[in-house]
Amino acid sequence: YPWWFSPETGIYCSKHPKITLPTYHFLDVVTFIFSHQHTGVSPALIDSSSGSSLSYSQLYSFVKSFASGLRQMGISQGDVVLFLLPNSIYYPVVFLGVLYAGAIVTTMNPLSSVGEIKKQVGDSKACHAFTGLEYVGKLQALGVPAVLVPENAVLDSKNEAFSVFYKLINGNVGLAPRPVIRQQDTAAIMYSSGTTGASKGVIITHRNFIAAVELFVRFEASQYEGSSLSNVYLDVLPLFHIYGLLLFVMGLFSLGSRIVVMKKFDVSEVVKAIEKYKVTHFPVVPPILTALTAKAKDGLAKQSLKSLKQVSSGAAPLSAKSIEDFVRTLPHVDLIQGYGMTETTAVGTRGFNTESLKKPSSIGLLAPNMQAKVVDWKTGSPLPPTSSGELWLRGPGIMNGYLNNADATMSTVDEEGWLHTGDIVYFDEDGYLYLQDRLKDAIKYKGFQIAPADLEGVLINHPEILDVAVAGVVDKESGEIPVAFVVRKHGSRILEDNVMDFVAAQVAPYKKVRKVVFTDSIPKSAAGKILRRELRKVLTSRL
Ligand code: 4UU
Repeated sequence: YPWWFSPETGIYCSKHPKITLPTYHFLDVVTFIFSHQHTGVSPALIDSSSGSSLSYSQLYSFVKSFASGLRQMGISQGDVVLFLLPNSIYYPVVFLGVLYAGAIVTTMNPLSSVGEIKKQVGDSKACHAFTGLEYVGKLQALGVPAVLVPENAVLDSKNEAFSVFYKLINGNVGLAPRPVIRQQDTAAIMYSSGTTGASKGVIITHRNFIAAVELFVRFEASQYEGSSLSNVYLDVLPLFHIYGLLLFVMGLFSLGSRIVVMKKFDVSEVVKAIEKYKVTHFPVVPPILTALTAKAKDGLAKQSLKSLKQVSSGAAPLSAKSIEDFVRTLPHVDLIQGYGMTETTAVGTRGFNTESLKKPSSIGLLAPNMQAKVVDWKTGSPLPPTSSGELWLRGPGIMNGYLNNADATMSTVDEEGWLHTGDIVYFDEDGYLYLQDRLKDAIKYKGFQIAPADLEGVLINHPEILDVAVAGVVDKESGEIPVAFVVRKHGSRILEDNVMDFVAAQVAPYKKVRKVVFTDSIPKSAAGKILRRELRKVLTSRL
């Protein structure tokens, strides 16, 4: 066996050299990021539409000012604040400001429904919120006090509605004493359904974030020639999700790279932004990659992409065809995949192509300091390279458990610290991993997580529905779509549209049920657990 696999223990270790992480207890991730001294006049963040920007020195001073301002406002260490915010150059300012004040952020898709927001506010005990003008109504309905964050630096600076925000970022530096923050303190509560059940709060500590910045972002940058200072990243990924958050709100600032922020994905705008800002790195999810390839087939657009060096895809499977198409259309761009989870603070694997070894269909090599097992999910025995089984991960990126849910924590992270990912993978003979299937319930719509149990919870309240189950089915454009299997109550004549409209009125648009199958019964195990893989099989054979 290769040196990175131990047949005695079944443990795979990383092929990368071990990285020393800071051991000092009294360290927060904000201090850690800015300890790398990128406090000059070069832009840290640029708004793709208006071109307005924040320099590194502005970013740092705004974050510090924000943190002391928050404490004057009465937000204390350990308080939870909700982010109902779209992408903007101010998102990182607010996020890092809250963490620097010792408070905790819980993030959310701003398109979430009032019901979904209410649930998360209740579960996370958020006492304050940051939001945009478009979304503030939803918080007012719930009585959650909110500070409005501008989206467009140029247009919004004169608007009274943002006066609290501008006061917070200007001139508060050093007013209130800083709390003592330890690495083990909670920094964020991100929501994920993990392997089963409804969405749960994933507790991420300052230590988790520090490890993730080192093992994922800084390590990868150290592998490439040239200075990261000249790298320009385009951010279309949502900053409320771990993938975008770790890169664009944390890791890249420690490298001094430049980030161009786009509020909403639009392929023509992406091409324009890449040309205008000479973007070098573009992290995406699979549907974006496909759209970019299609666009680049037009020679003019392809010309606009010549600054691009790396495109990295993650959060959902990339088809062999998408990879082939991309590599053929944009041969000068290095295509890699990355894999991670909310529960691992996005640390997992990252692709690494060299002159002699190019494996864009692999999710890459195990991150430094991380260990893995590949486990036969029927027998529980660990498997060697080239055999596939469930991926277990252990290391400093693993979450500090689910919030108020000891059962879910125990069934996900075992006594030895192994996180059972619910993903089926194998290692090839070079140590590159391949993701083959998902054992768990979660549906990935354009890379967004949808918990079937969340949708079932909505559907079962329909007065004419007796029983229901939700499962994902493969979809060409979005990766997967949620399908509801519905057992009608006796005498009910509800139709597909009634069911879909009922859900659509209560959930964020990306979570909508997109197909309904009426059935007489839901396949369940002896213990009453829905057999979702059976449902998926039914669907695949039907289509
Ligand atoms: C097939 O999606 C994420 C994290 C994504 C990420 C992290 C680091 C992408 C690139 C990167 O470098 O988190 P969650 O919690 O929303 O979803 C986690 C699940 C995984 O368990 C797996 O099923 O998303 C799926 N997934 C992928 N599937 C994540 N990455 C991939 C991938 N291919 N590359």
